[in-house]
Amino acid sequence: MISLAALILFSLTSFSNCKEYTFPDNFKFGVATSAYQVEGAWNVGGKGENIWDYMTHTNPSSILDKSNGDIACDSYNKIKEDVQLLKNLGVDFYRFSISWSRILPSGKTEYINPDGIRYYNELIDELLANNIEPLVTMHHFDLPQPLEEEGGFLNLAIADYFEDYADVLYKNFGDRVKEWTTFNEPTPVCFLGYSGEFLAPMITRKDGGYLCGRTLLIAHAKAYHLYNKRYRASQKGRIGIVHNIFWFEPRTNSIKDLQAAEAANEFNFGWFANPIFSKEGDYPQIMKGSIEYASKQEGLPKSRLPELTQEEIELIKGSADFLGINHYTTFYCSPIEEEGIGKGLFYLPDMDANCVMDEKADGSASFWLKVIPSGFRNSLNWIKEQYNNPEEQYNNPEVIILENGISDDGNLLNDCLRVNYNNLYLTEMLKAIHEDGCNVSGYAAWSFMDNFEWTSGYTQKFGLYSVDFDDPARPRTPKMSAFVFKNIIQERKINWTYTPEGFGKCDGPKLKDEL
Ligand code: GBH
Repeated sequence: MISLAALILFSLTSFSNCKEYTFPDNFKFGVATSAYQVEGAWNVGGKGENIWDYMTHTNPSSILDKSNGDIACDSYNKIKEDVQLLKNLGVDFYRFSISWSRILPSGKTEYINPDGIRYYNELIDELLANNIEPLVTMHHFDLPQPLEEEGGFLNLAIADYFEDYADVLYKNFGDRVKEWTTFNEPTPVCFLGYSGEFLAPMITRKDGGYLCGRTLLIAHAKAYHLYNKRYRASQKGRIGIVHNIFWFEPRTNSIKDLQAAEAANEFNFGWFANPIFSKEGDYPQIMKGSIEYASKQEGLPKSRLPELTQEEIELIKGSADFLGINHYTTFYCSPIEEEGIGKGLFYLPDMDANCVMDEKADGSASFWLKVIPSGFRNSLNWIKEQYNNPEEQYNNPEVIILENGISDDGNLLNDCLRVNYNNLYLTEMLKAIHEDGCNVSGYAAWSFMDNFEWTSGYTQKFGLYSVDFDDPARPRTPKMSAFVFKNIIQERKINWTYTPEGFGKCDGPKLKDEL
């Protein structure tokens, strides 16, 4: 009894003692989407076919509910309506992606599709007319199918086609777009698409991920240098990249688990961040070493991780003005041979880490996504420490959160799960800013609206707005989380007691480690 009372008292006092941090004055808020997930109009106005059009049409069973993005949220036809919703939310910026195939149907500049240019011009102009900054991603999982037929990211030539594509984007939109990101989430693109069956094009080559990674880093760097050479002086924008950062914790305090977690952080995040943001450039040492070792064991003549030449290392190093990150969740790692734990979701022989979810943590509609807010702060601190080079260009690099959010099955407008997740994660981010000195300048919630969730189809909903996919008009309805996000932007702090009119009160967070 006494302990229970003490526990309640303790939680109450610790809750009310919690410092109320505000968002810095120049901190920017946004929401995010990506082209294939929301646009629809897959073959309208001269758009070409991309790898998701191709895969969903030729192999419908690759998608959980056999659906596709043919119509999705029909955002292609809803510029005005969607921008009004954004304006209503009060966001400073909108993160969206441009469909490469809508601009260049064959993937190459031999033909520039006028309707593609028109569509994005209208979207950008409408955003600016409503005081919302466009933050544009050039590639969000949707490579043109004709380029895939030339080997996709396994073919280094794709880096040149990407540079040509970036040139078209800068030329047509760079007068108004000032924040660019080249690629969304290289690690999933490469690991899950070229060494796994989780994203298109579902190629399962053991060296596929690493080959893809090299092409992608070089493509990114070429697009960055092109901007410097031809556009920066006149357009005065910035070029970044978006990395996925899951957080990997050691499962116990043992040295072995600590090493496994560190390896997982380097394999997932360092793989693409180290070459760009570290002082030395190149892949993380631990990655090079362990892949070389594993390759030797397999009797291969050389490492499955293709070496970057000194010239490539220099080309890639420093090739970003800011670091975009997507953060969702945390895993717990041990070495692979550890007894007693099943094969985790993040299990890679090369890195010798087996990373599992905390099954006791609050979950979501996505089996890979649990509510573990502390991992957000840990990720931001890891970035700060890892890429802190006082004498270099990157001293505590500027980070913009470009995705963070949670899924449910979409039936609830009273989405307390999302409200609590956002409040908890934003609180950790505020601690990282105010207590740890992490350099975070903006935050975009994933997602603006429910959309096509890749191989999960329409079974997982991440939106602040719900979309009725059974209605041809695809009406959007704000969930409680939309109102709460709007209130956060207005009040510039987390207000745990705010309940928007017409919604039921949320119980508030029930975090396992606080109980
Ligand atoms: C982000 O990736 C994407 O950028 C965004 O487009 C997406 O909508 C959002 O997450 C929510 O998922 O079911 O085993 O195939 C986050 C990293 C990579 C996590 C793909 C889920 C698929 C796991 N994601 N992964 S599986």
